[in-house]
Amino acid sequence: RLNATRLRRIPAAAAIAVGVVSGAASGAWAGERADLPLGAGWRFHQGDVAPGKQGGPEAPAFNDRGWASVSLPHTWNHLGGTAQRTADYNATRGAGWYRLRFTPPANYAGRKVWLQFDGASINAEVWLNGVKLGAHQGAFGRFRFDATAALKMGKPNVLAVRTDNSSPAAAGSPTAEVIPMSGDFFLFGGLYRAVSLIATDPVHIDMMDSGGPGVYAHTASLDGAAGIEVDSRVTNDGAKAQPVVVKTAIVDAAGATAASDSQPLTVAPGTVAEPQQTLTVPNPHLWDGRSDPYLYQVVTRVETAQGQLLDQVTQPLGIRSFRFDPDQGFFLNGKHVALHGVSRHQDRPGKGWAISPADQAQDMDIMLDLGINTLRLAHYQHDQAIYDLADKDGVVVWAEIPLVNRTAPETPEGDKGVTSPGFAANAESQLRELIKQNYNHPSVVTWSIGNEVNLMAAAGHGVSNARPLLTRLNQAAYELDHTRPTTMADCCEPWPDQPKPGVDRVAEITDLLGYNRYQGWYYDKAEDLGPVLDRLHALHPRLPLAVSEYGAGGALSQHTDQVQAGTSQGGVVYPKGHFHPEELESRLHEIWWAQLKARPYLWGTFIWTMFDFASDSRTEGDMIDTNDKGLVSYDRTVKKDVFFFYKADWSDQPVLHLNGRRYVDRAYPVTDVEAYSNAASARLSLNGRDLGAAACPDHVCRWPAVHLDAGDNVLTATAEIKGQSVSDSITWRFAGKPDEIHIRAGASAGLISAAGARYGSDAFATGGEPHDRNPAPEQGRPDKTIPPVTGTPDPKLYETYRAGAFGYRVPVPAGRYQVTLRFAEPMLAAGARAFDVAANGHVVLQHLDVAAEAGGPLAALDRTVTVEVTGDGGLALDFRPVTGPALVSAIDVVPAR
Ligand code: GCB
Repeated sequence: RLNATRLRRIPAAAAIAVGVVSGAASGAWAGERADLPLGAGWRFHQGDVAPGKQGGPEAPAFNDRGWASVSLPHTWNHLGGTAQRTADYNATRGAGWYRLRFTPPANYAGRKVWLQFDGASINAEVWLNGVKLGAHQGAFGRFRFDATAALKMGKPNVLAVRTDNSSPAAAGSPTAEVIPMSGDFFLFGGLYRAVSLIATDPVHIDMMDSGGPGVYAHTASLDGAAGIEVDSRVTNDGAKAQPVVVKTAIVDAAGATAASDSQPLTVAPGTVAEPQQTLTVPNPHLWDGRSDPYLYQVVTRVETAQGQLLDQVTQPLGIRSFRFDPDQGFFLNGKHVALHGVSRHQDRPGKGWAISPADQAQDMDIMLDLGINTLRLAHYQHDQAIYDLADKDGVVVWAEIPLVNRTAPETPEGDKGVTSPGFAANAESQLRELIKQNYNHPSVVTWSIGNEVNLMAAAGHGVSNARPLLTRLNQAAYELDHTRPTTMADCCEPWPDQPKPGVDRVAEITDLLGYNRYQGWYYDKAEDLGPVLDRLHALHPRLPLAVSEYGAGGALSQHTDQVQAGTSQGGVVYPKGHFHPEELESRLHEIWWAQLKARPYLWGTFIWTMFDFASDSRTEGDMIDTNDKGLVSYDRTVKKDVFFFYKADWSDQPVLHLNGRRYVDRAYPVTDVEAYSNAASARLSLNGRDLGAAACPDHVCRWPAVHLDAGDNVLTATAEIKGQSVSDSITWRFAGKPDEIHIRAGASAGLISAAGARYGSDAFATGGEPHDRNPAPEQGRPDKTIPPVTGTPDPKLYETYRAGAFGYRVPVPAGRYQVTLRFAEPMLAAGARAFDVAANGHVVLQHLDVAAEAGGPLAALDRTVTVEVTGDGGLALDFRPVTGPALVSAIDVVPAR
């Protein structure tokens, strides 16, 4: 038996100096691996450099004194998370050069020395002392080069790295065959993950196995006892045959050896031996998801026949079984677990992908606080830190490669569906890296081989012919790992009765399938999600299905006053424009989650997405270059309201959260108040006045039609949750008049007119559709310049409108009102549109032709009528089409003087 305490000792050599090592470390070689982080002291230059007298930057004598001093992780790209392009805005894609002078310890002499890159984007070329060690293509996998021959032990060395994150679509791009070809996320450039120098004995556990650890363990049988199969790769880079003993131990969380095995063998020079060992853990403590994520370690040592240590690798082991059922979902260790979680991108404002271990830990903490039990690491391999945390915290992981939007290189004519050999080889090599490098993580349960691979074709850009490559990747995944099923995320499967020419069907290649669904956001209605899933389930009855994405944008500065419960239609602003009110994100999730929760056949659901992230193809919400579908802001400081909706359902902690806290300056004197809670009911007070208790069905507590006070309104909710008293307070301000209403049709709240009126969002409407004449450009398209509406000091007020046959029911008390209706014809000439407007049943505007009366399209037209409101039914306005749809941009209701 092996001595576990000894096995877990930190190798002495690892304690050697960090960063630029100024002097050679002394001391004898400990016989164990030495890992020297190369994080500090780099020089960086963005772009290529014309070679000087001394050669290019790869030449040791090259003068880099003018270059910036940087440390790793590093990127030169900074974008996303801002409302405006700032001075340091930098989305430049192309070359970035890095140089480092360092002195490795003299006692590395006689050892093998490896340069390890945990990730470099997108392509990397590496020179050591002017000798080219190699190149790597792909932004996400770990890779290593053998630095032994080029390295000078105990002396100054010069390491030069050229990274290149050119867009694959650029003419002659070096990334033309490197996946992904495109995607709704920015590919930050540079050495954005750690770099280190690793020294091993010439006889060592394989360092050149696609960045993998060289030791691969899986649970081969689990039946009372666990049979753990461990496959290792032992390399002999020495000159003569080496007899060794491969000793593998399974060490439990307390450090005790639970099982061990020794295998003697002789490794011929220049070869890799592949010992297989089967160890039996008698009474295994299972890795049981979030409730009990128990971890063992697999410790593999290569020793000489005399017991001298040559190399050692430690890997995580979680003993568990799992399966997916097309009707019942996911089972972990024989028990059903409803997997609910999120997708995550790895970037942050200012840092891009160059994030720290503390950032990784903070992300996981926020996700655990939300109550996830599953995580999709989209759309590529993430840093090892996050898989380690998922192991430790019991989060079930979907891991994937960045095969996104298409399966063929870009051509000027779009996707021709022809996967080039280089493209296929790159996809396969990124898959091999993903699987090899993450094989031992018990958290990972499935390998995804693609995301929305026929999106471009479905959107009319070329044709897709994805099946051949997907079939090849699927087969490769089985060969690399027969213990985990494959999956992918599909967007665009054509219905059998509605074939889409040029779009091939990709379902039923992988063992599992996820659908990315945006019902009510990009298409259809939110209520359609469940029925669409049922149809897909019926279409693929033997295929376990997940919802791999669903989500909506949520801008922190955009708000609506009332988003009618139970419908994604009335009162909701047009989502495809630049309005992404936070309240709409919340409402859509309420509607979606009710439908998802009611479908136990889904093996998992993944919100798109946990955090806002950078996407340079977007201008929408309240930020540029940002996808704002996160439950949490890009900088991780703001949990949007909808975060608490899910937390109330998923977490054991008491949740009571008043919604709308970022919509402080309220436009309407009367509004619903809402809280998310896992209490049965909650009480509300306003400025100390009790407004009574409301029940909280499905975690939503609602107090309808609350009248606000002039000035500050302190709202306090209180509840008892599991015997604990909880409360939440927010303050709103109301600076308007209690009997005035200013409605901006088709828009969110907050516009203040030149005359000082504060407009609320498009509330109180039924029927019609909200429109935005100046919507955000569609993804990837340049900004359109749209002429402003003329004849008004408030052109923005006329940019949006509601159109169709529709009405407004405005809650004002009895009295005489001046009602001003504001119009601008968006595009039609005079004669093409006419409609009537009725107020409380009486036609007040007849056959209104806005273009004719305003003198053409894009000119403001205001009409003021006086209306008597009797009783407490409020003001009813009806817009009745005569020719074409009726429309209105704004409605002002003020008492008649
Ligand atoms: C998708 C993509 C994802 C996008 C998302 C969106 O279907 O898979 O990469 O970010 O939609 O927000 O549109």
